Amino acid sequence: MIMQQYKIVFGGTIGAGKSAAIRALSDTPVISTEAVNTDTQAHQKLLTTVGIDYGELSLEDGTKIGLYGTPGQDRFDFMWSIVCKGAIGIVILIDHSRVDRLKDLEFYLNVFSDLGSNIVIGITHIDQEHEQKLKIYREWMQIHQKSFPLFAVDARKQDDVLLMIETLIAQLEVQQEVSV
Ligand SMILES: Nc1nc2c(ncn2[C@@H]2O[C@H](COP(=O)(O)OP(=O)(O)O)[C@@H](O)[C@H]2O)c(=O)[nH]1
Ligand SMILES: [Mg+2]
Repeated sequence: MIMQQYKIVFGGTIGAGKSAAIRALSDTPVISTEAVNTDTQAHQKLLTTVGIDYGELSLEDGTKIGLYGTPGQDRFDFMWSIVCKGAIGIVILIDHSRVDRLKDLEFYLNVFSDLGSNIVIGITHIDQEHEQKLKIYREWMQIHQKSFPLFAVDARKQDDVLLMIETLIAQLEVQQEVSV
């Protein structure tokens, strides 16, 4: 058996899930270089990778795959071509919660198709869609200093509608306790 060592690179915006994906795959403790994010405009996350994540995945046949996460910020993009040298494939992760997700896709595809031809795209944070949709309403209430319970509901689903009724009743009980 010939032991082969391959390399796969993860690219995408900050917070898209590159580090999480590598941690999820790696058989070995992931080596990450994290530093304080100075680019809070681009992302709120305080700790962000400005270096490279590295993990290793061993396949059943003994093939080892080195997993490399690229730094997400634009000012580190010169590193992408270095990291991609010799890679057998590139995973582009797109954060669905970002308003500019399609621009992100276009941007990362443009950059990484110049660095390799074997590419897959993963759309992340899709499971948080409800939360993302509610965000504007939460923000509105915050601005107007209101704090009413807010739910994403499907008005056709009994469980969803029932949750609102239960909340009303629970609130009523709390109010009555306060006033007694
Ligand atoms: N809910 C949810 N959280 C995710 C998803 N992907 C990543 N995360 C979380 O988003 C945060 C940012 O991910 P991270 O891997 O640090 O992003 P990176 O900057 O691309 O390395 C972490 O808290 C992850 O656990 C996803 O698909 N859904
Ligand atoms: Mg990271």
